[in-house]
Amino acid sequence: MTTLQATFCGQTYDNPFMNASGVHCMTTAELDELANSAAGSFVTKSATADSREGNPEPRYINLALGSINSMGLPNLGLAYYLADAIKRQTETPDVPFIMSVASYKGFDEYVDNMRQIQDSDYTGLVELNLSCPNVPGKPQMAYDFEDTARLLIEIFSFYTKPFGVKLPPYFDIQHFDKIAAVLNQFDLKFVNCINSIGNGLYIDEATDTVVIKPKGGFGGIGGEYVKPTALANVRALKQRLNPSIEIIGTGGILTGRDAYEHLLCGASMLQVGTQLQKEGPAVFDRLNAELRHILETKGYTSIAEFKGKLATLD
Ligand code: RRO
Repeated sequence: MTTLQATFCGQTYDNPFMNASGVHCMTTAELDELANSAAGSFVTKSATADSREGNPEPRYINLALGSINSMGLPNLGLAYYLADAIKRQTETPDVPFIMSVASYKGFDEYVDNMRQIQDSDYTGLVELNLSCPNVPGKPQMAYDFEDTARLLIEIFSFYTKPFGVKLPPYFDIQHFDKIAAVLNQFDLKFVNCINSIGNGLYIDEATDTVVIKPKGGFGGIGGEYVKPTALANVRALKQRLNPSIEIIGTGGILTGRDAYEHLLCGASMLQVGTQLQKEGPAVFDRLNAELRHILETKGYTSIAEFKGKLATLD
């Protein structure tokens, strides 16, 4: 019998599929829909200390080959997601999920948010988003290796619960080496590769204009456009990180084949953003069926038989 079971951070999931943070995860109602879908798990919208409206609309557009967004961290605030998470943890302890946490103001807010979670009853996984590309005037934290190290030193000085980080895409071998060297100094449970490719620009052919309002049209690119970059980041980080740090693969998963390729590169869980936005939670039924068919065609009975085993030509 073929199983799609995934093991991740000491837990077993029916399958490796999740939403990517930002898609279908703003409210308790949306999170319930994910919990009741065929996804193996789910993650909440990145929370800031206070609730936020986000950037002006239009701020998300689907494109033929993916999406562009400059949402600007709209969310209901950390207290909302923390209360929701603690309730879920109590009522459905057998359905593990991830809480995503970000910062709008920078370093101190990241620390304060993690302190609030440390002081709460929530004991589950946290994904610390170091890679939002859409806050006007603020850089993506994880492109600054020193600041990232400083932030993690500060958080690990008090935080004792399991957490991982969401990374932006890197495009240079030296940058893979550098971020891995930073992350390997800490007892991180996972890294998530990749966030959207920041600050792309899409031009509408009919009107010669940009398609989203914030930042003059610049926004994070997701979907089919980003798969080769996502696969490279999953693979490069898997090759460099301590074996105890697991990988979530995110970027360009439209089909079972895309999911299979992320697993070949070493991902343990798989997040779907743009395609979930386009297709709704039923995407998880399709992806499960397509991935299962690939395993059966290739004669595998479990993901462990091929995870991380990408072949090279040397
Ligand atoms: O809210 C957003 O604009 C956003 C975030 Br926090 C993120 O991490 N990645 C993204 O593409 N958009």
